[in-house]
Amino acid sequence: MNPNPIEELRKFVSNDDFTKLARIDNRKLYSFVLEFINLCNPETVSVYDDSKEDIERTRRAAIENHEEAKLAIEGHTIHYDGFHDQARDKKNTKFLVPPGTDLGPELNSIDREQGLAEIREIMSNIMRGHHLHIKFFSLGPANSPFSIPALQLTDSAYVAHSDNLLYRQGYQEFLKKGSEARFFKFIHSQGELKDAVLGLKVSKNIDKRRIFIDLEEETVYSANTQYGGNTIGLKKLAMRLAINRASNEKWLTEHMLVMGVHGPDNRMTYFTGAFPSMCGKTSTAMIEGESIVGDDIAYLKNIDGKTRAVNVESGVFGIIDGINPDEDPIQWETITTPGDVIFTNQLVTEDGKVYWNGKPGKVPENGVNHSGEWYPGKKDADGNEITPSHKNARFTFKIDTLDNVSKEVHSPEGVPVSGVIYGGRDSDTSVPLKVAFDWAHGIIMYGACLESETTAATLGKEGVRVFTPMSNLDFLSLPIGKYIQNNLDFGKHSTQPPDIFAVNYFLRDKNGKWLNLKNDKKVWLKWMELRVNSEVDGIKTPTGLIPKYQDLKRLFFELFKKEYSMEDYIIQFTIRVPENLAKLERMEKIFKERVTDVPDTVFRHIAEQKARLEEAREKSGDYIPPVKF
Ligand code: OXD
Ligand code: MN
Repeated sequence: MNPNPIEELRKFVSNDDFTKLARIDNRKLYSFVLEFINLCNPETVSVYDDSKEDIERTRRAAIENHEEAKLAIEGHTIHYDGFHDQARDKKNTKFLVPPGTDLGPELNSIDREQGLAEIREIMSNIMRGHHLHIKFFSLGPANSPFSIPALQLTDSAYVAHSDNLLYRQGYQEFLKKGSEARFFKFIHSQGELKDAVLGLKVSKNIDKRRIFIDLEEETVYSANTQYGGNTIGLKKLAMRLAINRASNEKWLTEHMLVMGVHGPDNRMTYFTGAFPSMCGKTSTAMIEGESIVGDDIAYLKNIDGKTRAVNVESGVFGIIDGINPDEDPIQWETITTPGDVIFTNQLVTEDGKVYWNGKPGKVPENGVNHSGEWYPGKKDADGNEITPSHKNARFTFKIDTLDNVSKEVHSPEGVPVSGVIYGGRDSDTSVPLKVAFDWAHGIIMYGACLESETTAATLGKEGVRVFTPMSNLDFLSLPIGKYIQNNLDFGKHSTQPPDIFAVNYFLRDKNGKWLNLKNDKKVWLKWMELRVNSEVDGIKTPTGLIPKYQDLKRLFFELFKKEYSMEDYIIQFTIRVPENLAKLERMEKIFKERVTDVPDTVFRHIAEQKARLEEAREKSGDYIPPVKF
């Protein structure tokens, strides 16, 4: 280790930037920064604090560096990721594990020394000719018992700009904590670049794309990629580090929205909700008339026996596909109004307007997108049609720009959690809404047994049913069995654990027709709000309690002036016994074959749920309408 790293750093940065670094009394930080300047060899280096000027400096750099181009609306920019860099790369995302550590077969890992050697070789001189940005953030609100300081080093001004929109500035936190700061570290490089459209540049060496996570040092390395899920350190990369830290300290890091649902007499009830990517999490969090705290990542702690949650982030990296003013008025407003918004991977026409799949209006005849010059009917090398925008195309903005942001969004104490929701993309098994018998039943049957059909948020085939406990498998950094046990234990340390709900927005009938409209979720939320306040009863079925027809009918009418028919209720809430039993078979097999250290209680709950379903089938047949219970 260098005996005097801060002095050594003087030669790489301006006087002002040197002062910013030196004011933070943390030798570990100096050593880290120095080590990676030496390894990556950037041409120039900037250090940013929390000031408005520095935030603006980053915005400008993204344009000057040809990583973002201005669009017609003031403040809006477009950024492209390479054609083969449009989603999270699960294959090349690996945990660096020391000998003797086993994360189980579902988590991708590599021997720590081997992984470090590989990534160091890839990163050696990777920033030659590039500018390195050094930035400080807080994961979670400032001055909060939940929060974790984070240091991001990146040669991408787009990543730095995204970080500024998505996270709270943390330079002051670093100053305050000094040598006590236990901070996460992220080092990212886009690698060598090649020309794309609009004068922008994209990562060239995708074959050398790597995202390596070192839990021991709480450091993540990301190279030769630009897509936010692989590069924005504080997002899904920090989440893996935080899941591990939370496990050691007995709290939870979850792939969850946080929102306030308005009840009668101005009552506000808070929920968290876990859904895999592209399965309705953001649209639930942003539903009109309710209050958003967060749409993607939450830290949950039991404080004085009460479960509380914070939004780790302060912005939204949302999926734009299909967004329209009727169904998504809140998001529509932000992405069509002047302000700091980054668009990624949409079609841009000559007049600087963006077009995305499903945007109202005519599909443009031409323009540019992530595939280059675009025209209707354009095909990729495999003959698949290239749509105007990528299905995983995104927008990025600050959460405060939303009309329905909660006034608690930055509260250091977080919000009290009354209900936890689990949801996946399930076309044929689960009813649209149910509530668990108790915490353990909900954690196991709704959380740990969650399955979902794959989407464009990850590279690979779509529509394949996969197991994703708590919607979190992609981000787990500890063995699944242990993670489930942590969740079970968490409820024991709450004096009144939240109720646990499961929703399914994707149920279809036998002909493949959707059984619900996008906005029906508003009714489900209102029912959940009443339920946690003991104002509605449920009907007991083998898989949980379901709402009564009368309550839903009243809510549909109050909210949408819609007559909710008994036929709709029956078809939506019929318990599909064969599909539910088949799911339990799948789960049992997965837990036996693919998961280590499964708590015994998981098998007990599966067996009990099976017995309840079989007993009901004896009495009422394979497909049991709610009126039979
Ligand atoms: C996300 C994801 O971007 O989960 O939030 O992919
Ligand atoms: Mn997510």
